[in-house]
Amino acid sequence: MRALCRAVPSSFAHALSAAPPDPPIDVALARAQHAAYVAALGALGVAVTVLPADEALPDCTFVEDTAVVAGGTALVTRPGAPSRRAEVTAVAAALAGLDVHVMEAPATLDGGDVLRAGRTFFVGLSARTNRAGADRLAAAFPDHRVIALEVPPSVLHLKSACSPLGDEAILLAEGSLDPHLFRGVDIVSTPEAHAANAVAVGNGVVVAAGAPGTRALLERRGLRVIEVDTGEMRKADGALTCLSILL
Ligand code: CIR
Repeated sequence: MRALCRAVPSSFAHALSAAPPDPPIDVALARAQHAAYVAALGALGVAVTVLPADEALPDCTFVEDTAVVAGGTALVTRPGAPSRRAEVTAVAAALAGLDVHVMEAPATLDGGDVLRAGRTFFVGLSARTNRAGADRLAAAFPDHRVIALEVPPSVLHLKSACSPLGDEAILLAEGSLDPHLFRGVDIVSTPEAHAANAVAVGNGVVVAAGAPGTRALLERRGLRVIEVDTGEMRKADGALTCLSILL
């Protein structure tokens, strides 16, 4: 397994957030948390490439939003936030060895709205991802089924509230989305909302620190849990899956 990450720019202090963070983002701490995340992926056997940050793009560390990759195919997205659109250039270059498709206007899609469970993509229709974006995803991955779900306005991305645990299960923040929307997969509910976004790789999983209940749930499923502090990422409405593209 390989993964693409992107370093934290100094301008991360001005990353998009629904509410101005108080206290403000500590960029040095964000970098330390990012380094711990990269190390956690490494400990789970993932070979990580860290692309350089771009100071002109405060949100560029949230690399997940810029591409959807499955098998040998990549769809370079058109992020919903105009300030994030230029993030895709460096990512597209890094994906050049794959069969690369590029999304065009009027489609918009953030990778944070795409949850893959085996050959099914659940796609959140959100403030960032529109129906044309979901349709473009379906066209780029004809061997996958695309199921579009409405994301409530209080939730930034589909995966702000959930994340895949392998191909057959989804970790879901209790009370966030109707579990019945996810047909054909097991739902593992956690009351610790900030920990519902985790990165599962093989028999390991990277989980937000400070969520002992979620940790115990995942350990009971036989997963090796590595905790990473996500405090500074959360100030910019980010979580763990946002920080990588698994290839
Ligand atoms: C944004 O608002 O776009 C960023 N500050 C946070 C993006 C988080 N990405 C993700 O959940 N996939």
